Amino acid sequence: MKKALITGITGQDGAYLSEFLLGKGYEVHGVVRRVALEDSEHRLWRIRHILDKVILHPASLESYASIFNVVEKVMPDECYHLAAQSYVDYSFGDEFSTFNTNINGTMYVISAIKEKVPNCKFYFAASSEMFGLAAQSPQNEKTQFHPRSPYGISKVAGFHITQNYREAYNIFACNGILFNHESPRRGFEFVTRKITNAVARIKLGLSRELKLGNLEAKRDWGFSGDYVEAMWLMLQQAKPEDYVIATGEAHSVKDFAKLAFSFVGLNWEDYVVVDETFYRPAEVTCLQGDYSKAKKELGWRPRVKFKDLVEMMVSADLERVKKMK
Ligand code: F7E
Repeated sequence: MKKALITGITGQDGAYLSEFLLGKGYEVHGVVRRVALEDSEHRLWRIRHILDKVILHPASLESYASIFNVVEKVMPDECYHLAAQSYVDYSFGDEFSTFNTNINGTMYVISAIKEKVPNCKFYFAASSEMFGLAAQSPQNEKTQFHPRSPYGISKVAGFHITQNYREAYNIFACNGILFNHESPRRGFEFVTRKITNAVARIKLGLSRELKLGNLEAKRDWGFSGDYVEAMWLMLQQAKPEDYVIATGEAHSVKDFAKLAFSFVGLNWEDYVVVDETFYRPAEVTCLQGDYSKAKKELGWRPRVKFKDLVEMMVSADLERVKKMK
């Protein structure tokens, strides 16, 4: 039985990836912070339904020793390094902890792999935020990086660390350059979930308005459940490479809000208020991915369409908020 080690198993992607790998017959191990084990009700909700099937190990991305111990204990065949400080806006307020977690943390994981289990295949969660102020659209694996946030910079560093371990030590290490991917498991701070949660609350009479920042920003939004399959496919190839994973379509925040409100029969303009405190010091105005390499080499393509993704998220939030009422 193959063993997979997932950092960030409690996050949106970690949860979908665990389900996917369990379905493939893997023994799934996850790295979690000790506080998460102590407060499982709140911090492990995304993997609550599979807690009896996965094996969790307490460790911190701030401690090389703790990561090393987990790698030594598990000796995985594949390692998916998803854990990160992943909220772009927050990274402007606390660059230091973003860099510590995202850069040093990545070094700790890949370095422990190299020391203890160099045949383990390694996946790094790189990001479309590395393209930032991109000189071309859509962006592909050859597009130059121009990150616009400490988060984007930290992911560029992680990307190069991964490439360097591949070139210098022959580690089977891949970068998945994933564009925005969402689901009903998305954190509430991200714009899609903020919108669908607000739509549900407004529809059910619990709230009256939704404050948003830049409505004109455009993103290439796909479904997280589709994207975890691409992570796995990258590690099943003959050679380690880097791949863009996206839908190829860009929509604005306004488009998302308009559609989400329309699903419950409301007009977004009656509820959305622009609040400049949600503007970022440097904005990424438009990202759109070209996933043709993944399509050709991995045989991967996105399944869930934009409209269906919005509907899926609104419906799930309506159900959840109804139960809380
Ligand atoms: O913002 C605009 C905001 O925070 C999307 C992460 O998973 O994807 C994600 O990063 C856009 C931005 O995601 C609000 O200015 C307007 O232009 O949902 P987001 P993100 O920054 O694109 C990439 C690929 C990652 O790797 C990241 O980890 O929406 N926006 N008004 C707003 N954004 C938020 N959060 N809240 C607002 O009220």
